[in-house]
Amino acid sequence: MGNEILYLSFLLGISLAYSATSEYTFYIVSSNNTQVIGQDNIPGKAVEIYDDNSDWKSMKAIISEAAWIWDKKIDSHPSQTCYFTENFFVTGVPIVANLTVVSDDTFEVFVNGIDSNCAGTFPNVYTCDIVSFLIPKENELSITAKNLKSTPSASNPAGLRFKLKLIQQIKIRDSLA
Ligand SMILES: [Ca+2]
Repeated sequence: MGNEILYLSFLLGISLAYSATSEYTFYIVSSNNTQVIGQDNIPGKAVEIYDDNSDWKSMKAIISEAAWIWDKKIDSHPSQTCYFTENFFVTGVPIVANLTVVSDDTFEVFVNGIDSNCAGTFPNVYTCDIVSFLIPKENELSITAKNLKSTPSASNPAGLRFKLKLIQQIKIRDSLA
């Protein structure tokens, strides 16, 4: 339809098309839809855990709507590494991609396989700008999270919580002049 209108405007020798851009915002949050490869090395869905952990309460407000996730829901986790991934499409021009993350105990963020230099340790909450790593097709956000050793017999919670805010400019042709 759009091409037909352009062709018609060419034939008539007038400019009919009016183009504009619009901004679209969406969020990706850690949830039980996040993919994870955990200690058993089998890919699957993450599980939501521990929202009542007292050490984690302050981070709930900072990263709203996201859930604490890990590969399993158990009281005390071993020292282990989990690989979390989210896939999403970029269809416009990304102008904001802010990723807010906290991990018990550490995390590193990779975007499309590239180290984004976004990393941190518990209990700090980090916000990283990853917009320069995005590509105009399917993107993969990967977070490597580690639960470190605790003292013997102490409980050792493990969790990751994140939220990506993505704003894209998308071209629209919404009217004729
Ligand atoms: Ca821990």
